[in-house]
Amino acid sequence: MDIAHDAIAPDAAPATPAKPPLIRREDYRPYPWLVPQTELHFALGIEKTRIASKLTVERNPAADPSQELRLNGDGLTALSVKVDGEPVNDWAMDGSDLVVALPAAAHTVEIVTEIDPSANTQLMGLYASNGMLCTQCEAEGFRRITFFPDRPDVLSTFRVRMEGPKAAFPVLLCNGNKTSKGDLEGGRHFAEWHDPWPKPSYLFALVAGDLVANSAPFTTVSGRKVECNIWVRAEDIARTDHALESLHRSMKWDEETFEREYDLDLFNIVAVSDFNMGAMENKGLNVFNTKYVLADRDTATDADFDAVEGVIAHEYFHNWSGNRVTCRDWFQLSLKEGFTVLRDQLFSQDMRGEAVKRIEDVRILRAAQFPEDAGPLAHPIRPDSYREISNFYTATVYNKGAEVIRMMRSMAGPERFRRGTDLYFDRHDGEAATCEDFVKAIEDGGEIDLANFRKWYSTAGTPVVKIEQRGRPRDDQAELIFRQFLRKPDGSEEPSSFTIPLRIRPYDTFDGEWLAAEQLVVLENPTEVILIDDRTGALSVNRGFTAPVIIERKITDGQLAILARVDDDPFARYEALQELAVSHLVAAASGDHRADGETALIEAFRAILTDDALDDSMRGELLMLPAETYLFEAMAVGERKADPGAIHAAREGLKAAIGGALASEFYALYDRAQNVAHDDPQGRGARKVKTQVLVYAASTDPAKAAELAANQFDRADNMTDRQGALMVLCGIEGSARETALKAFYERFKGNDLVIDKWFTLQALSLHPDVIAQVEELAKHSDFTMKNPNRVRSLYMAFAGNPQGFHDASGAGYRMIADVILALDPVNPQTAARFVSPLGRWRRIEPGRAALMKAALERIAAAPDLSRDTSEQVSRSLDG
Ligand code: B3K
Ligand code: ZN
Repeated sequence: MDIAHDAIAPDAAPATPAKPPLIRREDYRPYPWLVPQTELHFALGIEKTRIASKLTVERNPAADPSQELRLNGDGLTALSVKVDGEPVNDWAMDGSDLVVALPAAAHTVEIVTEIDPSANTQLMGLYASNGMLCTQCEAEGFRRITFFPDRPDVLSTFRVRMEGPKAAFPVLLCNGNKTSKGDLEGGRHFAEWHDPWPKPSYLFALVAGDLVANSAPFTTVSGRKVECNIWVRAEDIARTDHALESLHRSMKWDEETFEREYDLDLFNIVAVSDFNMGAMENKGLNVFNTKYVLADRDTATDADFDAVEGVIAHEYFHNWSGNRVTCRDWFQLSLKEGFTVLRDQLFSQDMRGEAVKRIEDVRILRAAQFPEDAGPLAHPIRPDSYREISNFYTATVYNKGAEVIRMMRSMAGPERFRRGTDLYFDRHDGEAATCEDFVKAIEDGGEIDLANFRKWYSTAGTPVVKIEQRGRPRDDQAELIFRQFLRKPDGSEEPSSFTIPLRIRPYDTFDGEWLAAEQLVVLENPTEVILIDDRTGALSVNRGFTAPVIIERKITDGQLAILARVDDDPFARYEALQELAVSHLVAAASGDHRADGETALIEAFRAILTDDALDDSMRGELLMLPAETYLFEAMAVGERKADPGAIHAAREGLKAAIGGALASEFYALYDRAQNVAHDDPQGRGARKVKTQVLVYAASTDPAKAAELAANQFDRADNMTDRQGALMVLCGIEGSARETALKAFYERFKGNDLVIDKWFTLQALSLHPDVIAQVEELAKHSDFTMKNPNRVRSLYMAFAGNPQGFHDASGAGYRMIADVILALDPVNPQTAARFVSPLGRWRRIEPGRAALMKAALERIAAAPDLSRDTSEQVSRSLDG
């Protein structure tokens, strides 16, 4: 029990602070004014930047008329306000909005503001990072720079003049094209930019700093030359080739796959080290977290290379899905994010292979989105209300949003889906659109009926599909019965009627043959029955993960083991193994250790280790056991709660059983993989399985694992091998761990991204003292709460470490609560992201649940919580 909290007597309890207002989707009204032109003059300085804005406004014929212009601000004071060139006094502040009376049909409004970028620790608006200035405006950061209708449906054409000291800011970048530049007196210089494409304020960006570029032109399909630059600090330039090549590949892919051509002569990407998320798609000037730009073999893993490619693609694809067609309001966020995630997933599938990428994406969905959808922060992909929009950049809006659009593609087929997206871009180019506009375009262009399908947009929760096979006497067909429902938080089940496309194929486990071709079954009703061959022993179902649902069915371990071995859909093979492992682990965690289940799993793993037809990239995926967060969901069904301690023990026990029974197969694989050269086409897969072998070895024979890992670490000529070895060493007590950690730190100190890994590997480790180790690391001279990457590298990793975070003492929960309280005043957006792991308390066994709830209550009782954190904490407690 937390002492400070306990000490407050009930009558002394502070009054609950008023909740920030609820914004509702149904309250949307068009803005009364159009803003065709925006001019901005920036006099730049790290501690003082002055912004003079000039907006041309005219009445919006499509909106209710208004005699006043309401401009959003956040922490701003207007130094002067002019209307039609004359200073005016009839303006007022209403909260943080500036309201000015405007009598006529068209005016110009000029406002001067002044801000201190160096004091902006929230990293929203204009802020300083490493001596440079940069911006982040999505969703509502522009209002921290100047007063403006800061909403995505107000599109304006921007002209910007930037001025500043040339020595500090030799490079001055903004959206669009540079129209002029020159030197000024006193060591100052300027640049002028014009973006011909009308855009909402959230896509505005500016960067000023001492940067160098890696540049290479791209020639578009129509023959236009686009100058592409990756801007970084001079010392990072050698690590930018992969980003530049990824950009070119993305540009080409979008032309070939969606017929989308780039529309400016310049595409700039800037890497900054202080950034709240991955990257931002500002028109013509993407701003990126360094983590998604910099990569070379010595400092980045294969997974890091993939992440750079994926995020570069994602932001580039936003140029059409997000910028050319933007969102009417923030409730429509999935319109651009779900669609763009789908586009980046399809791109990465084409670049790296469909099955492995699909497995990676489904793993993320299950580990992050399924728990979100089953907890207090659940919301539809198009939410109905919010208090702080930053809290809705979620796995649901992004990843489930992508799955929902993928389902439409599966039902229409890729060609008709393309006709739908063509129609969408044609219809809405230059507009701020809605999710409904998107569905309608797919419906019209793809010629499919999506009336019932729209439920996916308005309903939260992951549907469960129960499948039962029932033989029919004197018939060679069997009934396949599908029942779909949503599980409520109290464990009750409510029938549902989502449109659910499932690719299925029946297999005769007795004779070992497929009984029919693959077919797409589309469910629309709570119960549906189809007929299949009654020799079906095992149904291969939801192949390719055509629908983001949970499948529940009676199937024997033996049948699953067969599918895991023979399924002709590689994704379905993975699924069969996961299903086998989940059912075994949930039973084991509930006290029912089934020896036959373990044997089936061992045999399935033996087949994976020895199947020569598998490539190692796929083998590496198949060897990964389900994530513990996903096992919590599978365990917390009905009255039963998840027991993190029991799940962890069961999962570790299974790893040891598999590793022990198949030691010689694992080591043979290791020996083979060790001899594959780095640049061999099989090199990536080989690196992946090597680390997997070490993971299993660590559960079985820690001394041998430590020896192999130390050897791999010392000999590594790339970060993938080095990090894999260090990850395993971090979990094993002994001197090899300390030696390797020290060597790694000494070699890479000063390289922030690699030092982030050093923090993460320790915070994620299976070491029994991980809590104390994380406490020590927080005191390290390289640790700071000011840099989001560093905070996440230590604490997000720790919150994702089931053993440490869910320690039965509650120390892990208290640590994360302390982090939230310390970070909230500095960077509320990042602080609020730490709430959701604590919010899962309702699905966890009572002892831990009470400790998690107490941690949330302690946060809730703190004075002056940000809107971000207070919304997440109160939803987590009430929801
Ligand atoms: N659109 C941005 C996310 C902005 C998040 C603001 N809190 C990056 C992306 O999804 O591409
Ligand atoms: Zn995005």
